Amino acid sequence: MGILNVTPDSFSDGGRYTDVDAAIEHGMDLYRAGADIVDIGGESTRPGAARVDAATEVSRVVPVISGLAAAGVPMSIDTTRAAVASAALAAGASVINDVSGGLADPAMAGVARDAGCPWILMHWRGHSRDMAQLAVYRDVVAEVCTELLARVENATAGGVDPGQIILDPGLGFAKTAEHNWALSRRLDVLVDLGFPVLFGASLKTYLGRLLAGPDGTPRPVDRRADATLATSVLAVAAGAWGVRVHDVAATVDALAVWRATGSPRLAKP
Ligand code: PMM
Repeated sequence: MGILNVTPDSFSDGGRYTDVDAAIEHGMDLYRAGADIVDIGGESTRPGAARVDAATEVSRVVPVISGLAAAGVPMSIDTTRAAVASAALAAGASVINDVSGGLADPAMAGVARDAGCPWILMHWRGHSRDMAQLAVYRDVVAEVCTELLARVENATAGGVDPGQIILDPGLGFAKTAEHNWALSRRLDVLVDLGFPVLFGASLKTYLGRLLAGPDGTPRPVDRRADATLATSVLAVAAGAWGVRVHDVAATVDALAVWRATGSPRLAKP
């Protein structure tokens, strides 16, 4: 999954693709580089980010989705709002990527059910403004699994086909670096729930912290690509169905190496 944020303020690519033509061009590049799906987002979920209204979100994503749909690019819509998901599906997106797992907008289950499309349920505890205080767990792996299964329950109770559900541990969303590493270490536990698993570590802050310089300054976002590649190969080797990344070309190459090696799976810890 290639990332295309049509926002002025996302941590990784904010401000780069606010122009519709530049965004479409970048989406085409991700697709040509080998992305199976391009994930279009119109609202930043960066920690502390202020919300935008639904009309703004729609106005950012729909022209880009329409342009990429005309070129045959498969897309997901990264939104927590049912109205935005509906508009995006109507414009040509075919997957809902809901970082709130249906918690933020109770109407999302109905949109996913009626569309009959895949719905990515990410683990989430609250909007970006509040998420740092919500990063409290006794056993992060067990709690993320339990909370995700509750979201699956909510989705299926709303008429969503369980075969359309994809789970995501939600790295960095109400999670400290230690929580992200614990979830990475035991991704097998999430995989064993039996749903496809999407893993989204790309360029995130915890990688910058891992690679901090001697004075403790985190490695800047534009120098976290190699570490991201390592997380992607390890996640796929742990059984992930997909990885959500900025650098599609490098990811495709790294996964080709993994496949040529016989698609080895990590032993369970
Ligand atoms: N992370 C971000 C946004 N959307 N969606 C899913 N399913 N999983 C993620 O980990 C995820 C997401 C934030 O990262 P970005 O600002 O680089 O898009």
